[in-house]
Amino acid sequence: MTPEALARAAEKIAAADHLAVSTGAGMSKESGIPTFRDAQDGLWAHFKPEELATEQAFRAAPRRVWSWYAERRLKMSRCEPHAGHRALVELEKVTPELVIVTQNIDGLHQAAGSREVVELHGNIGRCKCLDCGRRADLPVSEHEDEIDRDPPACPACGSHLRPDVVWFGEMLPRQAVERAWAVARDCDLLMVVGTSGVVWPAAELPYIAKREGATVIEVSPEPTEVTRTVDIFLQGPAGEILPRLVAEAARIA
Ligand code: BJW
Ligand code: ZN
Repeated sequence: MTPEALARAAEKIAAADHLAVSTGAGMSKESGIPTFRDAQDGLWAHFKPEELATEQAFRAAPRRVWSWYAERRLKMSRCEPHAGHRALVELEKVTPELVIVTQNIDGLHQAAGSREVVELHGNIGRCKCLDCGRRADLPVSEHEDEIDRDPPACPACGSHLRPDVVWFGEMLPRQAVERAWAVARDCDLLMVVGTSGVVWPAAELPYIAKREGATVIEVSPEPTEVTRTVDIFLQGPAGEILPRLVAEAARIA
């Protein structure tokens, strides 16, 4: 990333009234949470999505899928926000009208203290019933005990509880989609951080923002599906780029 690109991006941020930040798995990588599609250490390098992240997979092998999520939940509960998450909290001082739209299910933006976080793919800390949809929280102390167990029974109907995340082929939560799409339409700057941009409908957000006249800035170590559409590409990890970018934006704001 050139210093000129960073300076240009910081100027755009300092001048923006309504800021949106769309984050994906790469945002959490430096907190120790693997991405999905990184060739070496991404989750899908070791697991087949259709065997774990679909309703059919859960119905066919509830214990296997529940255990996979229980292990991930336990690992995520030990992870903490990094300097990039904290920089996005600091950015609210430069642009108070800031909304984070995340595909991540780990709750790290909220843990860092970001004010408005729209979760498009749910949250691994919650459960819901596979059949009646009733929601239930899962206390942290129980995470370890859930590995190699059948999923708990729904207190209302007796069916299985499942993680409250969005699997392939499922609709995203309606309120989250409405808010995210409104934010993308109305922002004057959208930052895309750490997503490969291959999973729809979340992948549409930068195209909506662009079409409505917003500046789009991307932060990623590698070019992605969306890179050729963005106005400024800042190549590098979120934990390094975001603190520098926000410090520069705060300096000139
Ligand atoms: C760094 C970094 C660092 C590394 N700093 N960056 C239209 C066209 C084609 C297909 C579809 C379509 N509409 C729907 C579909 C089907 C499907 C889909 O998109 N498939 C594509 C894969 C082809 N979409 C759906 O099924 C969605 N539902 C839907 O559309 O409902 C309507 C419908 C219903 C019925 C029938 C048809 C339509 C639901 C999608 C749900 C996705 N679920 C998952 C799992 C969540 C639970 C769990 O965690 O287990 O969500 S899949 C997984 O991918 C997860 C993520 O949120 C999502 C996106 O991944 P993300 O965040 O982009 O991660 P990566 O790994 O892909 O990328 C990481 C990036 O970070 C990389 O670029 C790195 O370089 C970078 N990076 N280190 C910054 N330090
Ligand atoms: Zn139920």
